[in-house]
Amino acid sequence: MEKVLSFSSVGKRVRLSRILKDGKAVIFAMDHGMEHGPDEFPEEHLNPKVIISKVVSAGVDAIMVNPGIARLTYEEWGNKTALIVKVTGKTVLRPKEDQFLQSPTGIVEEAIALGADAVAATIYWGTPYEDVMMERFVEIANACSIYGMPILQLAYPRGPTIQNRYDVKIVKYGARAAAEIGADLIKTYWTGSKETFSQVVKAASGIPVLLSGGARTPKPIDFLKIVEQVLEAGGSGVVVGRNVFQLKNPEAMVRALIRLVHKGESPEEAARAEGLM
Ligand code: FBP
Repeated sequence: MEKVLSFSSVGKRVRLSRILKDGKAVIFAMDHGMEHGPDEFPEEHLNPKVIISKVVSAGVDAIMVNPGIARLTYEEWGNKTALIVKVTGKTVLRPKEDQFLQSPTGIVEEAIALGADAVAATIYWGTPYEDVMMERFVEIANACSIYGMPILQLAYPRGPTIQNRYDVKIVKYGARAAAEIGADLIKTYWTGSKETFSQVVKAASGIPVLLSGGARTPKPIDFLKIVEQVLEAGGSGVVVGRNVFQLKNPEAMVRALIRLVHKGESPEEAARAEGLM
């Protein structure tokens, strides 16, 4: 007998396929205006329209932004690339101990209104606020299930008991917890090697794992080499912010990442072709 999917399963599949067109993706993250503050952007990229227009024209598979930025920049991304709306966030203006909590920045219905292909939400696994964030995640994921909307989890272990948040044991635990709570996509930290990152991918048990870009590397080729190892470890691509928007030529980095992720080129080939070496 032919298996008939639920409406919601179809919706999730259709939306996910707009992001992971060949099973992999280069996603541009730009929630830093809230997460780190506007000084994170070089002056020429403070205006979200400018940087989003650049990365979209370079061919990113999706952008991940807060609802207000999606609204401000719809002319730049609409009908041109997939949209992931992040519905949790925090500022670093908070007292230090409260920076372990992500609060709502939007709701699933707003993301739908904006035309989103997925929503994103963070859980800081291991913090004293883990319980609150888990509860919120379950609420968001429930709404997503109704509307056929995929949910990406920024699975970020941190907190007072975690000494090294990049330790494979810790990152792997976060990725597994993300899979167990029902994430459809997982974004997490680089663990420092292909071997360790493959353990993270395995722990996620088939839920696609994407690299969380991290701070800008000294040279563009350094970042491309990390992404190469992520792919070799079975990772599904990258969600990158600073290693794109903090560069003078963000388009070149996006195109180089596309060469790696979708065309299987080496970091050296991709960097040379895009004038990054
Ligand atoms: P980057 O590529 O710049 O690291 O962006 C990825 C990201 O997860 C952003 O979405 C988020 O704002 C930031 O990193 C979180 O940074 P931090 O680890 O300092 O909380």
